[in-house]
Amino acid sequence: MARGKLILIEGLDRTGKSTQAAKLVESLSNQARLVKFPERSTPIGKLINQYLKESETHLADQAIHLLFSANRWEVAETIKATLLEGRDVVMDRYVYSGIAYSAAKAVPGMDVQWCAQPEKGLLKPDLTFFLTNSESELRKGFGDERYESSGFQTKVRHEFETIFKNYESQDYKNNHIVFLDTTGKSIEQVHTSVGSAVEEYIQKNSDVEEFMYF
Ligand code: ADP
Ligand code: 2DT
Ligand code: MG
Repeated sequence: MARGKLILIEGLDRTGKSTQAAKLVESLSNQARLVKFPERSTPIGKLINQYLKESETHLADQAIHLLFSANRWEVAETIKATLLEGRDVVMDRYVYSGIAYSAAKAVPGMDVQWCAQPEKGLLKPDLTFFLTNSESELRKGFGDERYESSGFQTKVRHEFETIFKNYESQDYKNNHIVFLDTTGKSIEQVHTSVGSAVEEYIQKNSDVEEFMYF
C-alpha cells in the first residue's frame, strides 16, 4: 500500500489557511487527518496557548521558539505512522511559520539559520501551499492574540519570502511549493485551486515512497 501524502497549508494570518485545510481534509478520500500547529492540547501546546493568549505571560523569545518546535516533535511520530497507514495528513501551519514568526522578531543571534536548527529531521511536506491575500486584514476573525498586528505581519511576510525564495529555492523550482494569491477569490474558488494542485501532484508522484526531511 502506498504511503499517504503530507500536505501543508501555510501563510499569514487570516489568509484562509484553517478554512482551506479543513475543506481539503474533507475532500480527500483516504481518511485524511488534519493536524493544526500549534497543537494546543498537549502539555507543551497548553503553554504555547497561554503565551499566545495572555500578553502578561513572559517567555524568552528563544524559549518559546524551542517550545513551538518541540510541539512539532511531540506529534511527529504519529504523523509518520498515519502516513504509513496510507492516510494523507493535511497540516495547518508548520516549520515555515515557526521560522518566519521567530525570525521576524529580529532578536540578535536568532536568524533564520538559528531558527531552522531544531526543525532539522522533521518530515518535509510533499506539497506546500503558501496563501497570500492583500485584503486579509479586512477579514473578520482578527483576534487579540500575540503577533496579530499589521506591523508584525509585514515583517513575517518578509521572512516567509526570504525563506521560500532563497533557503528553499530548490523546492520552489521543483513545484513542491505552490503560491496561491487568494485576493478576490471565494472560499470555493480557492478550494478548487488547492484540490486541482493536490490531484495533479498525487497523479505525478503516486509511487514516491521515501520521505523527505528538513
Ligand atoms: P487563517 O487560518 O489563515 O487565519 P481562516 O481560515 O480562519 O484564516 O479565515 C479567516 C476569516 O476569513 C474567516 O472568517 C473565514 O471565514 C474568512 N475567509 C476565509 N477564506 C475566505 C475567502 N476566500 N473569502 C472570504 N472570506 C474568507
Ligand atoms: P493560529 O492558531 O491562528 O494559526 O495562530 N506560530 C505558529 C509561531 O510563532 N511559531 C510556530 O511554530 C507556529 C506553528 C503563528 C498561531 C500563532 O502562532 C504563531 C500565529
Ligand atoms: Mg487559522
